[in-house]
Amino acid sequence: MKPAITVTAVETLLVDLPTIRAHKLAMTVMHRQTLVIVRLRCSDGHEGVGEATSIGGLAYGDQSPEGVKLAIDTYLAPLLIGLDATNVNAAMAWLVRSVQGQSLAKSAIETALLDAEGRRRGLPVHALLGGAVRATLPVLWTLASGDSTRDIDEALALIEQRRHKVFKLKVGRRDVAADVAHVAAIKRALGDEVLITVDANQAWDEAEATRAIAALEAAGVGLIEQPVSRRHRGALARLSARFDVPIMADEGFNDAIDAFELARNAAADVFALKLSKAGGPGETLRAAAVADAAGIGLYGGTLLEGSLGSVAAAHTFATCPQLAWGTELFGPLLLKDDIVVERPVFRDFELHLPTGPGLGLQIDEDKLAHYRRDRTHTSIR
Ligand code: MUC
Ligand code: MG
Repeated sequence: MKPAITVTAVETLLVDLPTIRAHKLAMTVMHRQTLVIVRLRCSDGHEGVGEATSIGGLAYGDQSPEGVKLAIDTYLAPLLIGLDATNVNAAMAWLVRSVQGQSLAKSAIETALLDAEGRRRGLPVHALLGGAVRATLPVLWTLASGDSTRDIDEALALIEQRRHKVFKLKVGRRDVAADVAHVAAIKRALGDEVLITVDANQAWDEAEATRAIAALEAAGVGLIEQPVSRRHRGALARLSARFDVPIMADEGFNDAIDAFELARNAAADVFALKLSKAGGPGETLRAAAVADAAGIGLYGGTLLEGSLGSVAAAHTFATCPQLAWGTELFGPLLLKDDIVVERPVFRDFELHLPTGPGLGLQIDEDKLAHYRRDRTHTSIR
């Protein structure tokens, strides 16, 4: 029997937004962010939007915005059209069975399905995921200008504005001694009250990581993120066992199966959840449940998504019973401009969940037209 409400059209477009400053990571320097926007239309007239990003094209991971668009336009959109728009789990199971990988594309599509269903039912996305256990989420800020003095000034201003009080520093671009000096200077300037974490984005080998983490721990750093290659799980496990400072898996952790393997091998103390890595909210929450079962702390990560992607993550993370390490959902704040009418609210060190149906955000059509690169539309013939 044909479902009553079906997906009738899927549109993807690339949007390029400038960043407020250069954002320097171990593997790339960002001056802009590209959003892949997915707009999905349903036979009852409801529409849903989703978003996917990468960092520096293919510099960070093996999926690019252009590749996400191609995967959706060529393979995923034709599979989606005609499906029951109200059954998100069934639609995602079909896509997961039919297309290998493509977690970014799948995440954007699942978000769009949830946004449409939320609008249809008059419910926020977190309610469709079982309900939020918190209305606001703590959000850290990444200091990544590359300059210690500028980073300290940036942090002090953000504390003063009550926007952020936890800071993540990007390391791994320079040698270990220079990175340690940079981090220690910032930690000294900000004092004991301010939690400093570092993210090496896989830059070190095990020997470098051992030297670096010992010095960073002594300097008072509170969390070390993905010090070694995502593929070197044995090294990650040895570092986790060796040091008191908690070690977090980011690039080395995607989904529930990774969560199980990492937990089984005691390879990390904390997991960075990201919708983009898991392939959407559903698999993110399955991975979170495995972490909970293993007693592993959770952190709400980002691929520096814009407002739509960050708010989709916020709805998802808000339903996690445990989120011991807070979040880094500051992506919208790194962008000079936005494509939504009302930007998400960051106040008193927290991101406040929008309360409207679906994601609770509206696209600003003029801004979208201004920043968009191209567009493809797949619909029922
Ligand atoms: C990452 O690896 O964590 C998150 C914050 C940031 O500045 O970069 C990202 C990616
Ligand atoms: Mg990271």
